[in-house]
Amino acid sequence: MNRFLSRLLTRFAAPVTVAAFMAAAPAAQAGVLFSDNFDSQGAANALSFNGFTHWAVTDGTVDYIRSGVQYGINCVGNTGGCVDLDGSTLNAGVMSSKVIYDLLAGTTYFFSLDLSGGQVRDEHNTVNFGFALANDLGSFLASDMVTLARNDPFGTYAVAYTPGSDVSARLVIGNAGGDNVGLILDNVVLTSKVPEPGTLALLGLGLAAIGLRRRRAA
Ligand SMILES: [Ca+2]
Ligand SMILES: [Ca+2]
Ligand SMILES: [Ca+2]
Repeated sequence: MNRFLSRLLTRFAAPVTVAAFMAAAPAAQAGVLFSDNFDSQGAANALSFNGFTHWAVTDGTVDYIRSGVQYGINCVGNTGGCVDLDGSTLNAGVMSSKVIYDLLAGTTYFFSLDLSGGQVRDEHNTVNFGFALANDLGSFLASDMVTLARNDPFGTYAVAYTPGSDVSARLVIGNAGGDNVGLILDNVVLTSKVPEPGTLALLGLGLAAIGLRRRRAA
């Protein structure tokens, strides 16, 4: 530490120093790691589809939907594409991200998606979604369950997860049961919020100041 800074830290009490540097601290770091609105997946409806760019259908089947085409099922905004999470084989689908995400300890990850009711049949459907171990898709690290009735409109649902230690995970979305009508999926987004570098730097400065004053007092 140079002499000027060390004098500065000694002269001012730690809280004053912290306040001075706070103004220069950058905003919280939030980043979009992944998003998929399924709009450019294909031009036509595709029953029991397994050609997703970003997803593997790892159990059962799902249908790729073009808004308004198949039984009049609508996607978000009544346009583009989306997914019926229970395909056409009486075995509802499980989708998992092709990408493995190496999640870092202490960083908070938000996995959000849009779901609507099944739209075409008078029934409830339940979807489980969350972060699962990359090499064991049945082991969820964090998950949530959503049950919607036929005419429930699209809403955004999210799972937040802050690993205690680094872990490799995939995003997993699965519909329960299997009767060829599931919840309708659109707009998947994964974001992260890492600890603010400014805060860590400030903490370091504050501790340095305290250490300096302790040494002088000794
Ligand atoms: Ca869409
Ligand atoms: Ca279906
Ligand atoms: Ca169903």
